[in-house]
Amino acid sequence: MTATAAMPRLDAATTPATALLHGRAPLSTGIVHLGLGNFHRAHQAVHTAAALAAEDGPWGILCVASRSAAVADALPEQDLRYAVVELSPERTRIVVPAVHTGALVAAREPEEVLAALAAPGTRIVTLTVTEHGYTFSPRTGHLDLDHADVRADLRGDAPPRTTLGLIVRGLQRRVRAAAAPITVLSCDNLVANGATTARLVHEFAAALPAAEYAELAPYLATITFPNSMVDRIVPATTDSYRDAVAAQLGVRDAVPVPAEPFSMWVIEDEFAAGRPAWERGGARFAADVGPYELLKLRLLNGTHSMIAYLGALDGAATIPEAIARPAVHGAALRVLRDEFLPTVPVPADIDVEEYTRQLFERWANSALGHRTTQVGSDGSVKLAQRVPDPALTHLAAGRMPHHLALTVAGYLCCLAPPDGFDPGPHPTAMTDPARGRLAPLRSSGSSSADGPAGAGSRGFVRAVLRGGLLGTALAEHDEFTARVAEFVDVLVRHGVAAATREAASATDVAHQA
Ligand code: CS2
Repeated sequence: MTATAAMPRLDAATTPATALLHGRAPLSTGIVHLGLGNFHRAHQAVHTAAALAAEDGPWGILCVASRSAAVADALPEQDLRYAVVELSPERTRIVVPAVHTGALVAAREPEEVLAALAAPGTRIVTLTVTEHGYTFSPRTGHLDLDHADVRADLRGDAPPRTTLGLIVRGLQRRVRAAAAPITVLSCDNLVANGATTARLVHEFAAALPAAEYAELAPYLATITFPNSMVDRIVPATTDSYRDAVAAQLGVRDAVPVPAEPFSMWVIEDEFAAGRPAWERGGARFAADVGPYELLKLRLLNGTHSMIAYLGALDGAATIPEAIARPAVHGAALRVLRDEFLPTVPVPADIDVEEYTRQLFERWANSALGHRTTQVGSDGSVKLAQRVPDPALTHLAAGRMPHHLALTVAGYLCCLAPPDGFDPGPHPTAMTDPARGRLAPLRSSGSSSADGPAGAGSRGFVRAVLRGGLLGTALAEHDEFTARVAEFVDVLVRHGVAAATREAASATDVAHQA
């Protein structure tokens, strides 16, 4: 038996008081959270616990996993406690946020989840279901009515399979129970995440049978959907973090969450039925979150994608390893400064030099081990939020965004490598809902438009972009398609360093012209 196995389990009795954030019982549920990933547990839960520690209120969080029971089942065994392991090269700090009131699995306990959504005490529904969880078509941005799960949910099959289905069925119950208005707060990396969620909920409701929509519509008008910008780098859990908890707290935690020390949350203050004093727990309120969201989505998330794809192709297992390579570091700086930054309105209280410096420091956090595979996964839904709008801004001004084209090329080399090219273990381990669709395009695209397969990637890239990977507008720009294809070929034939040199010199030539 190892020393850790002999330790007591983390629970209410064994949580060291010095690590505890909030923890005054009994909590009542005011928030139902959909999406029990690590991000929620290291971000919203921590800010909420800190807010409640400063100003108590009826804001316990009932958290709901969509399908996976692993965390939802482990938490009750630990009295809903878990450790957030904040790591930097300088120190490890552990906090235990005690704000959860229950943990459910929607696919297994749909009735309990719907009852919680309809309960009078529930005033806020929060979401971290990833870009993927909003079931919109990346091509149109609208609710994906061809999606089998969306169709099943619109038919009313039980249990609801999609987040939107669950929310709308919960709202219908609130109407029938004459419950008070509620707020739906998206905490995902989507452009205008609140407004987007509102639009998709309305699209779902409008696709219901007319009588159901008529019953729901007046209530929908009372719901608010504030926009919010969320920011904290949160890797996946591994045994090394379990060991860190054991070493520092002397307890066994089956489900700790690693996180960087940095955390930021900016929210629009539009709550239909109250909220925790989140400003006392490190969050900020702003009248318009749009500029913060764009800054973060492009400078952080957009550059992050580039680092992940180029780093993974260059053999880097982690983001800190990737950013330590001069070619990746240089390209990341150029895409951030030359291509993302000019497309965002910088909020007045952000010092962009300092923000950029901090980003590079955060990516270089070697204590965190954030994997390129994790950031590179789901690129087909993530890139659609990060690349097309800034690319179109440059193209409209007559400039080629070489580094954005390189980012897309990096993605394609990872997810749909040409025959005979081995992208290595990290790209191969990336998961993506589009993976199965891309490979066939690779063989048909390159042979139809460019002659024999292997003669160039132009046809393949054209087929991918016309297929709607990055929306419809960017696919109209043949010169962008051509640039992506050229970078695919350079990456495949000459590697990452050559491709970044090519992007940098093409940008310099354009600047001098
Ligand atoms: C990352 C984000 O995986 C990704 O796509 O860019 O998860 C990123 O770490 C967070 O948004 C940081 O706030």
